[in-house]
Amino acid sequence: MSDGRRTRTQVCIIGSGPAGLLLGQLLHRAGVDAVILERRSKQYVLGRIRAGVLERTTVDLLERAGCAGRAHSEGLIHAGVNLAFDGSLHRLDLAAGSGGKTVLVYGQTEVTRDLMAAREAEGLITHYAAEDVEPQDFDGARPFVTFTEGGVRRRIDCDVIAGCDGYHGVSRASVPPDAIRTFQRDYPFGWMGLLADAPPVEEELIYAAHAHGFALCSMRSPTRSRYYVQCPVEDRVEDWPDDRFWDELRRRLPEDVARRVETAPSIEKSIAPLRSFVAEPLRFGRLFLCGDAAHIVPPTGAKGLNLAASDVHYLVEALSGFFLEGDAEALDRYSTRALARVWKAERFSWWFTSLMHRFPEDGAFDRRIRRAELDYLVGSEAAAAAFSENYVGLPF
Ligand code: FAS
Ligand code: PHB
Repeated sequence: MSDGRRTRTQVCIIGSGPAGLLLGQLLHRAGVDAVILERRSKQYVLGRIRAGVLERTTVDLLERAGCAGRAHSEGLIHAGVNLAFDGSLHRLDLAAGSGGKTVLVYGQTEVTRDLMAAREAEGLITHYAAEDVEPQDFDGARPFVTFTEGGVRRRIDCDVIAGCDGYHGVSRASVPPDAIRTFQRDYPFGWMGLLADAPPVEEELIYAAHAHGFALCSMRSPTRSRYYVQCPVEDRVEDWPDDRFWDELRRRLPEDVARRVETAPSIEKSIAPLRSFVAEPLRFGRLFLCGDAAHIVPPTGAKGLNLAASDVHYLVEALSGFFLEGDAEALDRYSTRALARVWKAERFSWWFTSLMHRFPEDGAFDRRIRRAELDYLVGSEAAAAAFSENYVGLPF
């Protein structure tokens, strides 16, 4: 580029979501150079309301990236979650079931904000509004990425391309179809989410199973709540005025909880489809898929963001081995190691989604089986411990 912009880096990262930003930060700390190309504006990326629960391993990675300060000062430590069904609330003690582990309630938006601030403070390069990004020649040893910025077609040469561009990104779409296998399950419902400046109804999260459908009571702070209700997959946000949402949420909660729900005008509403998805493998020559570009989980198990961090952990190890120790075989290990943890999180997310939601084809037998599973889960220390160790996050 004639204007003095960078034309070369070691790792070209596509996508400035949690995966791309965390990868960029940890590579920098390891002494590996990386440039990020992001399709959207910084404001657009920060405007997306998504995950809310961080596993300990994710917080550890933020600490390694030098970005955990606000998460520790503003995040909420949770040692339990509640299940609600048949009019009652049942607390599952996460810490007791996982040898003392807890989760941190801290919004993905804030994680993204902290990672962006750290990247800017260290003068690291992110090209926002990078259009028509194309990963090229990644089946050889000299890959490069082209993109359009300000109407000018540009090129960055690199040694490795990290596809951190989410489910709808260009990276996975650039892989030859015969080189990749995908596994997918689409659920016959979505989640209608609402954010409001109202105190959370309960100190810890509530996952509610009800004849009318699933509901989740979460939060972002002691004064900001995040709620979800299961909705038909074809619903649109305009089908859900605030009053309808609050009525449906309260209908799906135990009466004593419903009475305590404090409402306020929504400051954000969105509908997310639910799917389970995994691509295999995660490496294609010098192109590596990471985060939602590689897999999707239904948000019931609060695993999406945490799996992105998990992939970054394994990818940083592989790239550090390659760039700093000349260990080309380190690149070979990424896919197998990352996928082993991905599939365990896919299983838990699928199981918890299947347990807590109403399916159109449900019959009387299905409802009895779900009730028996819930009774077993809240009545057995072994079952609760199995839930807890998955919910707080399995070790790397
Ligand atoms: P992301 O999708 O966050 O980031 C990918 C980035 O790549 C985006 O900024 C995108 O603009 C950019 N990009 C895409 N194509 C590009 C291209 N061609 N060129 C350049 N850049 C490109 N997880 C939970 O745990 N709990 C939840 O409640 C939850 N709710 C969700 C709701 C929705 C609507 C969605 C879509 C996801 C939700 N998730 C949730 C999962 C979510 O948190 C993801 O797991 C997390 O964002 C993964 O981070 P990334 O892999 O970085 O992908
Ligand atoms: C959220 O707070 O957005 C959230 C929490 C737990 C989940 C899903 C979403 O399982």
